[in-house]
Amino acid sequence: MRIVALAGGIGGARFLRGVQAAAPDAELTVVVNTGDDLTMYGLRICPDLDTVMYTLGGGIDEERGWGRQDETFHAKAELSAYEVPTAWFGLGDRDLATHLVRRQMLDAGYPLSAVTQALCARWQPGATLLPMTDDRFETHVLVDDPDTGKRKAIHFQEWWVRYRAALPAHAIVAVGAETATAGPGVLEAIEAADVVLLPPSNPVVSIGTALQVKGIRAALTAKTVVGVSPIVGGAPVRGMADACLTAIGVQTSAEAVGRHYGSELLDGWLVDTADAGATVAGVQVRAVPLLMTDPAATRAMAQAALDLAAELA
Ligand code: FO1
Repeated sequence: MRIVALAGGIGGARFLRGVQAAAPDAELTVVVNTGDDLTMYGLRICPDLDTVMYTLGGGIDEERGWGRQDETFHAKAELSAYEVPTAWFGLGDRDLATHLVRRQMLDAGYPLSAVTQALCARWQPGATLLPMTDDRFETHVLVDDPDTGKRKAIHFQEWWVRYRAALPAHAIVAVGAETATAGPGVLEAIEAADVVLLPPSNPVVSIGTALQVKGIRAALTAKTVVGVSPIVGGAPVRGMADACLTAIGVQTSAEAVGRHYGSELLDGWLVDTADAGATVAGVQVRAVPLLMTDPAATRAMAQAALDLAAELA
């Protein structure tokens, strides 16, 4: 069975471990969000690609959900000592090697998709990781500067990490969306898929971004797509998806996110038992436990998504 999943960071990556457990013989391809990516200190940092790679490859820090296990932050501390203005970003010492290799390969002319393949040769994630695009696509957020009150656009990472998404977002802008094209293999993988899953990633800045890349949404409408709600009982299970949903005028509920994705895209929508009774016109909604409390629960969630997809195919 060929499974394609769109994914962002922590929630999506964890769910994919459940998919691998539920369907160990399936061929899994993950189309990963690159809107979080940023250039810092001359390095190209790809948080979602690295989070999926480390999580499926066994190198993730389970408690943080991002970055390497057994990580140290000496370089970050040194940057703070130099009062570098971007020292707020948690650059781990082990993680640095990933960015150095990526920088070197990008400078040698390799596209991000080839870099990702090379990095995955070490991590063996058991899935094919494809950047949603090899082109420039960066998520920026329009906020009022906390000191001057002046409106300005900041990179998503600054909003998310430095300000913990606490600065009201007047708009979330995908810089490059008009010109970015789907990365190598992305549309082919979707077309060849038996089922497409939308994991419980951030519907705006992780899934929503991939849906803005030319050709991806259209390719998905022809497939059986089952999504998993990242919102349980009116709140995000993790992260700050509510701040993103508010920014685009969508209510923070499993039902509202399902309707936001819509029946053109979704065939099935998994909501938590706390949200049983949610309805989305034209979409088969099913209530199952959605908290990834342990591997068995995560596997059961993934199995429920695959079962619903099989029923709808
Ligand atoms: N998330 C944080 O909350 N704080 C950080 O300092 C941080 C650093 C970081 C470094 C590398 C990386 O791959 C991810 C990192 N993340 C951090 C997660 C990152 O912000 C993700 O984009 C979000 O978690 C959304 O997926």
